Amino acid sequence: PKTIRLSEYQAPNYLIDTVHLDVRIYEHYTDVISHLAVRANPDVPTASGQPLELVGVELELLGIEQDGATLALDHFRIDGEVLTIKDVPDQFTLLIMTRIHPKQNTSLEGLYVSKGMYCTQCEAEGFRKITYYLDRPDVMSRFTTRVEAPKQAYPVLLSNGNPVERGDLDDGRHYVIWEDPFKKPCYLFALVAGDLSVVEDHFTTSSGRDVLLQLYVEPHDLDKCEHAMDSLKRSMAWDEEVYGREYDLDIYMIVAVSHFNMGAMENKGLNIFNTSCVLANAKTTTDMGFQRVESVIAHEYFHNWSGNRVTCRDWFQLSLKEGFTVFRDQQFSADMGSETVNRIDDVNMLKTVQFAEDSGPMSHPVRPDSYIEINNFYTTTVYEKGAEVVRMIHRLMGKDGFRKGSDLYFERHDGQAVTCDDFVQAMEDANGVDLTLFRRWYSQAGTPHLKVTSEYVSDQNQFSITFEQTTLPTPGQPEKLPLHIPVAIGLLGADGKDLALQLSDGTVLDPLNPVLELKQAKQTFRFNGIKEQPVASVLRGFSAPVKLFYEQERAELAFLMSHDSDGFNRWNASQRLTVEVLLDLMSAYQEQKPLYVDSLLLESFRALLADESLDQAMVAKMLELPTEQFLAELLPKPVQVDAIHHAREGLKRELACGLRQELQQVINRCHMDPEYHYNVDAVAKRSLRNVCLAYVMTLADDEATELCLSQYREAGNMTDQLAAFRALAHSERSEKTQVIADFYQQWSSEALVVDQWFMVQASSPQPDALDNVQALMQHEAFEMTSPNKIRALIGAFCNNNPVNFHRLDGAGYAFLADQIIALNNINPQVASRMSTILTRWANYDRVRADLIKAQLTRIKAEKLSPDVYEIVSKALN
Ligand code: BAL
Ligand code: ZN
Repeated sequence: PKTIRLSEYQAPNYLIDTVHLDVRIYEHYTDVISHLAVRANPDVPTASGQPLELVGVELELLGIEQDGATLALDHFRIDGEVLTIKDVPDQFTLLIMTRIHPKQNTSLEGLYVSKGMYCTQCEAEGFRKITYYLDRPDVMSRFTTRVEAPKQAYPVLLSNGNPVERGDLDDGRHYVIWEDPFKKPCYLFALVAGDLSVVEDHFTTSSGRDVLLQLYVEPHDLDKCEHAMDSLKRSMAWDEEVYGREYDLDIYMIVAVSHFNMGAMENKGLNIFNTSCVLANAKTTTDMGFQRVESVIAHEYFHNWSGNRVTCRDWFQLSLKEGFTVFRDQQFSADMGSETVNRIDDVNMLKTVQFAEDSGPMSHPVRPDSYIEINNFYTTTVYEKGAEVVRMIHRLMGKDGFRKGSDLYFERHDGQAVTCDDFVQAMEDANGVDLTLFRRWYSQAGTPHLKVTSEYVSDQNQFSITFEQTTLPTPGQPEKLPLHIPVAIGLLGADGKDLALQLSDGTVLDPLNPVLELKQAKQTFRFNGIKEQPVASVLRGFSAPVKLFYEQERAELAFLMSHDSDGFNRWNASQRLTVEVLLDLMSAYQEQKPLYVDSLLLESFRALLADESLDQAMVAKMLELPTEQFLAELLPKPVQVDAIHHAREGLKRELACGLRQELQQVINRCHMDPEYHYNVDAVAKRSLRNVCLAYVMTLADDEATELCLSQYREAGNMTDQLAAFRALAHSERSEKTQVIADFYQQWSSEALVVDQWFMVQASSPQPDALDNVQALMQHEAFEMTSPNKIRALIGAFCNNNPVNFHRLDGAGYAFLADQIIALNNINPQVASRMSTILTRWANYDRVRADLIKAQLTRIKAEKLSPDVYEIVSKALN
């Protein structure tokens, strides 16, 4: 397979001004007739006279006409995926007829069938599976689409833009013509044909235009649309208020499909969503599910400006739209719920998944330099680290400065395909600042390590703090340079209040946003007028995506945990203290000594449980122990798989034992409501109750079991029912067998709940987990062609069950390799996602590392898709 490089980017020789697609769906195949208006690119002096090269994959070419005349065989040729047409004039039309087989398309790219419904996924390069085209984002065209299909089976026919004509045909067929007035790259093309029900609503934009909102689902899901519709209306209002962005078409459609590789897709005017990111109701969906729907609905809506109106020049610029849009959806979620809790969740995910990616063989910059398969670069680096980079710009420019920059960006580049540099340039120009050094965040891979030391000199009333930044080498980047890092900081006095911050050069830091800007490998800042030894709160709000190394006493952490004015760092202090205690327990486990829990942690948790005046969502977050995956990433290598697991389980039990009464009191206080409401307080109460329930059930005595069983039976919503179900299913209690069977029986007709059922069993810490997963692969509800099912069973086992996946006999690794080999032929994108799990082999001990490498070698010996090949070969390099 070929490596594509950013340095080799060339503008296209030809542009396509208009596309008219005629898509005719028949029982066994679909015919696609594409009319293109093509012209040589006036911005490329050498374009005229060049052959036209179009790409197509798995297409049957039925015929080509140029300017109305059939093209003779010696005027074109097909080499692999490239259709070359020779001797074309500077302006001409093409008519290309192709035949495709959507029912056999299990890759879920291009046009395919999900539960009887035809739908498309064209990002990044799926359009080439529909017709021959210039499938690249810098070719933007006006699309008209005619969809034709049997009327009874497919009464709903959708595409981008507005419907302009519809009619009946012979043989029970019908058609609809859609016209999209906005130029777009083909990755934003979409088409749907199915038998769907619709929920409708309206939104009036700030300029008074009425927009029809439509949510298309299977009839049986009509009761799960309200939350998505509400979220959409809130997103539309928020983007007007916060970014001044108004919606631009008369209609906004969302279609829910069950078989989908990603979360959702922002096709112009016709979003296609994984059912898991759009359907929600209290009975079937957890609070976390509600949150996910809200944020993905917002994310796809926000893409209408950050992605569609202004798009990417090439796929190396993917973070231009994804990093910015993730940042926007994070801001939206923070405004809709708790800013601190959202920040904690986002940072946890970044530190667990993105930091791991950034220290492995797939490490790449936010703007990658090269790829073999672009689908492999829809990563947490491009998305979440990309969002952190935009967040740092926001912090450096301030809220108003950032808005000036984004206004300029949208105004300057509307209708264009641009680069990450163009985004930074707009921020610079709007604010009169120089971000030259900051740009390095886009090109340099790896997580910077930030070592912090501090000193208080009491007779000078001076506190000094020194930062040293280093970034370890990553593949292809042996040398690293210093970055521009904003470090938000506070110094707490003995009363727990923030001290005023004045640097020795006289600069007074903004009390609302005190930030130190690091630009060198090593820098010291001195604060004057500090009359007492302070406790430093560093990297508040996680102001930069770095690994912080700052030694602070346990007592200081406990102090920050109860006093820091920055909610994020209050939580972070509790995590750091918990990690210290876990390290004690890991040593005890390894030395086979009894587990002893530092009373500082126990008493801090007791105080948290007792104080009803605290934000209950924050209390729940502070009580949640870091996951085993988080610890695996954080702690020194090789990963102590078993010690981490046993220390964490031991800590849960010890805390449950020591705090049983307080836990029970919280459970009583946070009683289950008969009615479900999705709001900040109700979510906080449920999360706190269920964290406490999980602690109590680690004791697995009769009382705890009865508590779980009654919550399981009486819960009026999925959040409470699933929490009880999980606690029971992960225990050693014999009652669980009946409960597992009962849960399936109750929910077998709800695919998304069945996914949860798979997930809970796959993540069980009990030693029979792998046997159960293997048995569940034969279950009637499991489907190897459904990405949701694969993620729920195989993904959950391999990602969320470290102690069983990393079994020393290697059975977990062999199981995963078998599935990757099978999936490689069914769905390369999903297969490649699964294979990234095996890229972390270097983090493990010799025995495990050798076992993992043996499986990678076994996979590599197969005939692989470029997707899996790229991951596996980089992992073995
Ligand atoms: N553009 C792919 C799906 C998403 O990030 O919204
Ligand atoms: Zn996106």
